[in-house]
Amino acid sequence: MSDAPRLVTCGLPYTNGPCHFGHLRTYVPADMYVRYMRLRGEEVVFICGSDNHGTPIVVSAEAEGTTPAELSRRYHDHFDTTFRRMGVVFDHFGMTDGETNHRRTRRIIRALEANGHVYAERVEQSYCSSCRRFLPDRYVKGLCPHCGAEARGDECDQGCGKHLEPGEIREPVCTVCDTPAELREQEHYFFRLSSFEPFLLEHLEHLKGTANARNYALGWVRDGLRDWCITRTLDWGVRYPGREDLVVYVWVDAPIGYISFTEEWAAAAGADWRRYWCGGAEITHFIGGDITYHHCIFWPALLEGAGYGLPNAVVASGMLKVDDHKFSKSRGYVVWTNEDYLDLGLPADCLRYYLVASTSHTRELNFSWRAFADRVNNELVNTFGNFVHRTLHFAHTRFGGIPAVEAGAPVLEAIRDTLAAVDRAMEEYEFKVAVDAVMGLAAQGNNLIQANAPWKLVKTDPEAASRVIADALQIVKALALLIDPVMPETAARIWSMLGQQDGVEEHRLSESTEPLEPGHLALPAPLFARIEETRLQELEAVLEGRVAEAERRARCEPDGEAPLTIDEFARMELVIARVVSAEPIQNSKKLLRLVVDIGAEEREIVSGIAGFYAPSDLVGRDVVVIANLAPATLFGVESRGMILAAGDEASLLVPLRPVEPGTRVR
Ligand code: B3M
Ligand code: ZN
Repeated sequence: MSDAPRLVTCGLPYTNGPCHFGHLRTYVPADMYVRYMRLRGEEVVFICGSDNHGTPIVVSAEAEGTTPAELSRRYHDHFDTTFRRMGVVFDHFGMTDGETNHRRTRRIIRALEANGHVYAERVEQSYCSSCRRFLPDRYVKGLCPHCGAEARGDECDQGCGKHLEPGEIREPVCTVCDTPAELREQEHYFFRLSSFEPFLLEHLEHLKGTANARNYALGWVRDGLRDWCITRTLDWGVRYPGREDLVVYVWVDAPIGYISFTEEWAAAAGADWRRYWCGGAEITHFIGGDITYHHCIFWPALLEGAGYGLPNAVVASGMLKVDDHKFSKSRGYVVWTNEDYLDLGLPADCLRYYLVASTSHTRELNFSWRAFADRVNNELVNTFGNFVHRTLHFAHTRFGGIPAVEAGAPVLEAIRDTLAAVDRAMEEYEFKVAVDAVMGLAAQGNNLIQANAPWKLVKTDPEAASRVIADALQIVKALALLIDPVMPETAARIWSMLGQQDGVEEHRLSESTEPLEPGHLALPAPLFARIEETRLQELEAVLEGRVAEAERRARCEPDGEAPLTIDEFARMELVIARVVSAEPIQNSKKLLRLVVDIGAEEREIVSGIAGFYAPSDLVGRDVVVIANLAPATLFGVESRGMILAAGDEASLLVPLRPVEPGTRVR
């Protein structure tokens, strides 16, 4: 234990959709960690908030027909409430769109500029000629320049996971209207990330937390870092100081939220935020493994460049799968925290336990309702709940409460061993190991009762029976303290069933071996309810229904827009075109450059059919073209029109009877 002030943060959820189990994989273990440290006697400030800026929110707000501010407020409140319902309790839950964060972000930018870490440069950005706008981040999709996977504008989310800089994505397409994007020049601001390589190598060598975060980050630094574009052409966000047309990239102001929220908490709590952010504090960031780059590379470099203190540890959780499928809202592989769980009356504690006990924090967790029910029924009901209940029940019925007998040395030894094992595991962020050790103690308690059969013993040797029950009660007390970080509500119930008037969190783990005051105990209530087979099938059916619905939607996507009028159709200049020549485009696997004859003229069209046709097969063919589509430049070629094709293999639409090039399609 050190004297340095401790701050723990969790990654900030975007305010563009409800809380799901994937989120909880980060927040529940972080909350467990904080509760544990507090029970160990440490003072910890636990900070989080919502991430309101960036294109994820703007795109979702547009899709909903609302404003980013309204959407953010709504989902901010949603996360705040949901986290509390899950027992995840922050000292402060702020908003990155709050005034404090706008101010702190601009201050940090000015500090970076003053320290010579920022420069302006004209660069090429994706631009949609049909929407007439630049396409920052999620407004553009295409192929990852590193691994070729389908990617978003700022991140290769399906493939190698790398951060992508504006203009880097290959074959960019506008996500709003599907028009291939062109490149246009614009002035942006860059952070000299490359000059932080030596600093980062040194910083990462000493960074604590999980090895996955450190090792990935070290690998990225060793591969070499490029300067980082920190501005975007967007209305929503923190204005870049001195520029009306640019906002700060969301990944700048989002982590700065950690500082701003600490300021807000400190202002309300009468504390000084500088104790935490000006060096000397122990800062631990809990994050999802997919945002390691931002937290281990960008963030420490920003802090260093602006003269702030650095994080001490980054704890990165593995991803969540659902029924062996990659987590995906659009494909239905998602489990919602409220709708699918809490609103059905299922206890937060059981889910908290399941999420921690299933696998190591850094591994992928494959969620299934059956695995969940098995853990609840076997571990919580049969082992833990059963032991606590039979002990309290026996003490109540045979002794009227806690007998005036102290626990024996072997039991105290077993408790001390558990405390030590849990402490080692928590220090190493091995949350499953910690919770398994607690369950191990409960299992020892069950064995103790089974082996000594106090209900028989009490008839022949009541004193021996009272010793057995004193041992068991001591274990129950230790379990209440030890399980509190994972299952706080359960711990509170055990504590009160042990006849305690105060809250378990007002005590210390070290009291686990201190004797219980003899006294009256009420009849205990069971701690957990079994998940019965019928309930399990209902839970599974909801998920199956969601996946089936998503599949149905994917097959016959109704676009939900107003029907096309005949005038609108007439505005589309669909004509027969004869392919005059076709050739591949350098550096593109998908695209062909075609010259087509549309009667009145020949024109160039870029078409994404290279994967399905050899250029020579196309020459002389008659196809259908939209001739009055706004032009787009792709790989330096101006494409004036689009060839119509159907299906995944781009089956070309061709006329059944011969017609002249230029003939209108009606
Ligand atoms: N809002 C959510 C994510 O990418 C993002 C985290 C910000 S943490 C500063 O997982
Ligand atoms: Zn990639």
